[in-house]
Amino acid sequence: MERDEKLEERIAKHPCYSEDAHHHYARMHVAVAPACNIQCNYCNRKYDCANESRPGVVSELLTPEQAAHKALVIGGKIPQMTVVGIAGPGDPLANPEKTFRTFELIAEQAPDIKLCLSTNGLMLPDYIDRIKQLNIDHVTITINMVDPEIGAKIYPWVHYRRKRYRGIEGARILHERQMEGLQALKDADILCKVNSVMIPGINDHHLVEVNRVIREKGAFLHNIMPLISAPEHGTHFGLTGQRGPTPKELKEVQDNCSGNMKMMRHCRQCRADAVGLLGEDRSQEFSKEKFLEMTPEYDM
Ligand code: CLF
Ligand code: SF4
Repeated sequence: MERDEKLEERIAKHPCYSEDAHHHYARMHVAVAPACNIQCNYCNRKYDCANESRPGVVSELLTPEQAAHKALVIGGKIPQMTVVGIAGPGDPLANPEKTFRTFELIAEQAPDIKLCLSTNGLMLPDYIDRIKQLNIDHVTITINMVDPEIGAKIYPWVHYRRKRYRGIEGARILHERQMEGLQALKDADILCKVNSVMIPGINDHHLVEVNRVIREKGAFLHNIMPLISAPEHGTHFGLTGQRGPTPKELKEVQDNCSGNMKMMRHCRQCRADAVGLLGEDRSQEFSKEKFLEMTPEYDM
């Protein structure tokens, strides 16, 4: 019971982890991480990371100093802003120096803002200590499969420790690293949300199995998101005519998993520079040109 209360407290002000909180609390993303270490068939590198962000959107890239400035400016202007997340435009842990420097600067200057990280998981096991040390209590891993054969249809290659692995070999490395990362988060008592992109005909029937595995490994929340695939986004899936699920198909899979663990159903597939309540887009109000001119009035 005491543990449940503590858990409630840890998610109470996080709009993604708590459905109640998303009506009252806002999050912002800072786009500091341009590089990526894998290729997903639903991604076009010119745009934001589609694992956690809205595909087909280009976010303005910031330096860690600019990102911290932005967090302080917005923290002062939007009092409900409780969380700063890094979710792209590439993979945050493929850009560890930029990502952790940003978190460090924000933690120093605004220690009551929660820090949130979203990753494809490939490099996660290497950074658990750093994540713990910085008090990052919310980490999302995008896990689309627990079977490398299915993985090979989603990930054409994985770049790991200076070598590029293709097909099943790459998908196997990604899978093993994701499982290792998930376990390490649990051991370190860091809350983990898993995002899965539902791709009809590829992993739709497999997601119940993904759900089973991540639940056993201690994930806190599962967010099954629809593939957004438009030919003009120029992704592999977009060009091959792969469709996304209908709302009914998505709900069916979410329902099939929901007896087992907490499912997130209020995700809005935000931009990598999103600002505001979920579903609200105030990113233009705080564009790079504008926020750099503003003075932080953050009240600690
Ligand atoms: Fe951002 Fe993601 Fe943190 Fe939330 S978003 S890094 S966990 S603070 Fe939220 Fe947006 Fe859905 Fe992500 S609604 S895309 S789940
Ligand atoms: Fe694109 Fe994100 Fe996949 Fe990297 S992890 S290829 S940025 S969708």
